Amino acid sequence: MSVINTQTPPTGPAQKVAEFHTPLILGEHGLCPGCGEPVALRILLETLQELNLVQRTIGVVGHGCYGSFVRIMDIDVLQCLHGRAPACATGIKRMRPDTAVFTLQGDGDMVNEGLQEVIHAAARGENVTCILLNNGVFGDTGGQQTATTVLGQRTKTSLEGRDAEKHGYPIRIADIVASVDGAGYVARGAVNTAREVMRTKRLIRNAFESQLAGEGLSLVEILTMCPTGWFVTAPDGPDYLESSMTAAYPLGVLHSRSAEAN
Ligand SMILES: Cc1ncc(C[n+]2csc(CCOP(=O)(O)OP(=O)(O)O)c2C)c(N)n1
Ligand code: SF4
Ligand SMILES: [Mg+2]
Repeated sequence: MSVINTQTPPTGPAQKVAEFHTPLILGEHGLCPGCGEPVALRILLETLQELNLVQRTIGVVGHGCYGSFVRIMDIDVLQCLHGRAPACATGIKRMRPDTAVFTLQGDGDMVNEGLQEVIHAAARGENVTCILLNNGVFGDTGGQQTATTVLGQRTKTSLEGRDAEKHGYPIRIADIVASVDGAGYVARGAVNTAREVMRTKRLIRNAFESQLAGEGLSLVEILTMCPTGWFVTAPDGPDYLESSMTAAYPLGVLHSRSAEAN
């Protein structure tokens, strides 16, 4: 047994930052400073590891800034057509019911390009977990308004702020999916504070446990910072998320089949 010498000051940090990294992230993500998506990726992969699912997980990734994660995730993934991840996930899970299948999609991908996909997958009660990274913009293509952009939010295509009369109201997809009979678990979290990161990790875990229990489609919407698309600095991203997005998208569990059964 090694004895820690307390007589002299330590020569290096007690814990290296590298020790906190999940080994499932293979390299640098390359996204903007202050982006919330890598934080969401990290808790997703940590959860798979903690549930001992790594060897039997298949991820289906949409198109957005998070699309570059396919290069650095040490799990089986495929990238499908924009917005079609729930359909691809359906096929995989039906052919390989022993796997844990998730989709990784942005608001532009899930709520604009492929809106019907997740609703139909929920209605069919597909046993897959959909992870929605909602930042209220098409980040990857320059920060245009999406269906989830909150009222008043400035984007590249709504420089004066989203106006309900001109642009319509935002779509709360998680609430819609929660109302569909085939949904097993639906929740909304955020990654703007350490507390919310930990809470969101618990929601992701619940969602995978729901999938493993065969309860139907599970969805976790995660509000993520996009300082670049929001015209704010990286340090201001978390507060901007709090003041703009969480009012429109309240956090918490929206539907849980197992909780209702108890
Ligand atoms: C069929 C099709 N339409 C449009 C695009 C262009 N496109 C690529 S990524 C993207 C934005 C995705 O936005 P979102 O899913 O919100 O992800 P974010 O970049 O915000 O993380 C768009 C419109 C495409 N690749 N394919
Ligand atoms: S544009 Fe937004 S979502 Fe894309 S990497 Fe930058 S901060 Fe992240
Ligand atoms: Mg987006």
